[in-house]
Amino acid sequence: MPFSFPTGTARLVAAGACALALTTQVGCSDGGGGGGDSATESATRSSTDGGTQVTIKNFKFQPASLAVSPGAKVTVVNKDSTTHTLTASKGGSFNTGNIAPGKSVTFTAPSKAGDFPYTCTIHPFMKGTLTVK
Ligand SMILES: [Cu+2]
Repeated sequence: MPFSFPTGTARLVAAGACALALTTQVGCSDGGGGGGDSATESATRSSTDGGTQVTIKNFKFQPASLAVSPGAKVTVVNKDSTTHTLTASKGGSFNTGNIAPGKSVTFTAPSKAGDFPYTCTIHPFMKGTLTVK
């Protein structure tokens, strides 16, 4: 069957296109939502500086859920035109303070495992979760 080879090739090409789409955040099959270790997230992270980064854009934390190692450095980049903060909701274990538009602030994640919800103190409807594990 001559068609078996072209079919296999087409699948490989499609998989490659999918990987490209993921790196540009177009998305492929799933929307890249909650999964902690998806290819989307690792590709996004490695394209920055190897550290862990949260971007604030359009009054949203991206990603809204981030898993890090204990004591990891987390850089928060504000890409909005208004000031934001990234502040732990309970216990105040981390707080960037005000991040001016276009600026970034790095904080240190808690040293113990757990889920740490955070918010923006200026815009309390902005929410995210930092998971330390
Ligand atoms: Cu804000």
